[in-house]
Amino acid sequence: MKKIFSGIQPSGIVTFGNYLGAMKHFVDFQSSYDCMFCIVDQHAITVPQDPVSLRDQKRKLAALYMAVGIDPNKSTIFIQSEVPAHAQMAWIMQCVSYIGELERMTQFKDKSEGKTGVSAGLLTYPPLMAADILLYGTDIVPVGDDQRQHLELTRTLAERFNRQYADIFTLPESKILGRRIMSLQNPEKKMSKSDENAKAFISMLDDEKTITKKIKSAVTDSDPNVRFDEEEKPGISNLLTIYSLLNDQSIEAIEKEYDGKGYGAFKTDLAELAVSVFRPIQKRFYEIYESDEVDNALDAGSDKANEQAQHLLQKAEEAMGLQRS
Ligand code: AQP
Repeated sequence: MKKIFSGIQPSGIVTFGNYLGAMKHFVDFQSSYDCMFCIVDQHAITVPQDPVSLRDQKRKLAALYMAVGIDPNKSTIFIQSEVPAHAQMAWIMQCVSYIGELERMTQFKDKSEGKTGVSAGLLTYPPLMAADILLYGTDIVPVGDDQRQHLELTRTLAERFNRQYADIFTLPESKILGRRIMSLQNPEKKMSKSDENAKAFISMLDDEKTITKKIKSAVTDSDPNVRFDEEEKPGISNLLTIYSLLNDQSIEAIEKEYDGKGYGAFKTDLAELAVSVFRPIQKRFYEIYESDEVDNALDAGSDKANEQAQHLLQKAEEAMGLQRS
């Protein structure tokens, strides 16, 4: 069975972007692939996090994985920092990375822009991501479009290591899932769970009133035609994308349905649709979050991942001369 690895940062509560761009698709993979779903807390600390919130966000993310339909008996759900091989392999990956290629990463440029005291971890985020993926001999990495560049770098680092030391790493293929969901307040920017403006994203745990309010106050343009045009009408195009992904309906069919009805009616229906999709997920979430299910799944996941990760870590260390014999 081919191996899938995917990670999500517990840097906030996952958004519609994370759900529609990644999590929603994971459920179907479980029957055809050996799936590892990782809560990448070491990636989250590349920017400052409140320790108490971070701990809670990890449990919430695990419960949300399960609430959307990830079955811990079929897939491995685990926390990155509970598997030390990730950090060990990340050091190896850093040693085969060039500073120039890391500085060229769009995410590094975006997250460091205008900031003082940018952490070295923000720069070395991609070698840690490469380590996460390569440790498990991953064949396929399903991610949102925003992670394409990091995936290309992972392949570059794996190829470089294989050429310089030993041919041990599988070159992972990326599986780009769906479209990029944009901020509700600035449709030129992607929707992010750590956005300082809470109106810019919808979290999967927002209550019904908040979801409705955020959709109704989403930035659109002055022409009231519900029409997809990313260049001229990025706000409404983003809302159309969300509607289409939530409802599995084509953009053209939605445009036809709302022809002449204006933005008000469209936003009201989108809010109702979003609430109806998230209501059962949230109900299941609270049942899981308040039970032992989360910790049981994470304990089992960490045991399984620790065992699997040793194999390639040892091979990589051996190839580089780090093992004594
Ligand atoms: N806006 C988005 N549209 C589509 N897919 C998205 N993803 C993230 N944002 C969008 C996908 O979600 C998965 C998990 O992402 P992540 O948490 O590991 O990192 P991220 O891409 O940096 O997500 P955020 O929400 O923007 O986090 P912060 O605010 O902490 O930086 C990935 O597969 C990603 O493609």
